[in-house]
Amino acid sequence: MSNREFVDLRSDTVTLPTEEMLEAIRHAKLGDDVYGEDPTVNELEALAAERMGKEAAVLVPSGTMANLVSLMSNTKRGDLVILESEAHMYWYEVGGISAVAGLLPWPVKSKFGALNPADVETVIRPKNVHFPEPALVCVENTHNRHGGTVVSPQQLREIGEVAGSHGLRFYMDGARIFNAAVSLGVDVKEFTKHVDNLMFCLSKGLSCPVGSLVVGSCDFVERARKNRKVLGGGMRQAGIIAAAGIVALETMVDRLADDHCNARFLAEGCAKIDGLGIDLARVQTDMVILDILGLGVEDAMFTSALKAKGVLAGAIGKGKVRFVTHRGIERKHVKHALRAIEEVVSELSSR
Ligand code: TLP
Repeated sequence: MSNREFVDLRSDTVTLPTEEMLEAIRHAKLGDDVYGEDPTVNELEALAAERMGKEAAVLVPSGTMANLVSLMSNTKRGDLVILESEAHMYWYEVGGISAVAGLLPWPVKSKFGALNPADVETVIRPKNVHFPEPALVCVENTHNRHGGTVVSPQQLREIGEVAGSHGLRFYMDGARIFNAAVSLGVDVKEFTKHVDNLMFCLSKGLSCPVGSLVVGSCDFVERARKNRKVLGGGMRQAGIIAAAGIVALETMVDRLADDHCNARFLAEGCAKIDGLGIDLARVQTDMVILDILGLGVEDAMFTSALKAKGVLAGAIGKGKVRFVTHRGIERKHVKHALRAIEEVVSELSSR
């Protein structure tokens, strides 16, 4: 069975390109981007920089590479990086922060994914011969493992002030920053103006097949371009990726509101099912995280029971199961998923 026959709620990364993207790819003007000669990549990078209110941008193949390149371009080996303890960079990027960038991650717990500025202040220690140099504070927006929660512009401003007052740079993994902007109904620059630099992904809710952008000052992006090359991410006729990215930035942002409505509908339905735990306050964008600990089964068992009913979800550990809405998931699919969840809960509870 192909995944097209499932209601696939594992991630917004499963979105397929739109017809308009495929057309744009077909007609893209191409050149060798390592020479800076791909006009479509150049256009996308300029557009991304303008949308984010920064000087420059560079296209990379994935969010993981975007984070790694940004870490390397904001620090030197041996530096200390402060990040949220469930951050994607810490959990899901194969330890590249240490293994490749040579950095010491310093995780800080938070309630909803937004670092408490006072906690950041506490972990920045004074200069001392024994200590690694603190160089960077990172935030993730929206915050994946916290359930797609938004770190507000006000929170960013406060964290950024602490970082800046100690001479640290401030970076945002903005893989889903447009979800944050749509959720609060504000321009994305309201978020980006508080950070020195950031990355965002084209290949998640925006429906592109590939691609993320690293955005910041000209100096930073020049270093990022070089670090992208170190990692083997210098691409040649990358206009075939960029063409879809331009369509995404121009046409795919506002529709994220539909994904948010569907996630809310799913969450409110799940809240009515006995045996499931759900924190509705965390359902702010396109994600719903269920706590199934009360059912006394492994999360992988729950997701395979759901799969047998045609619904795919992500087992994310600690008794949690994640559902992500996206383009291609309509209300009827969400209703199907809700019915399947209800049946699985009732079957598992009566074992
Ligand atoms: N997240 C993926 C998985 O890796 C978990 C997902 O399905 O949500 N930052 C954040 C906040 C992310 O959520 C992701 C992908 C990345 C970075 C990495 O992006 P890619 O997958 O393009 O390397």
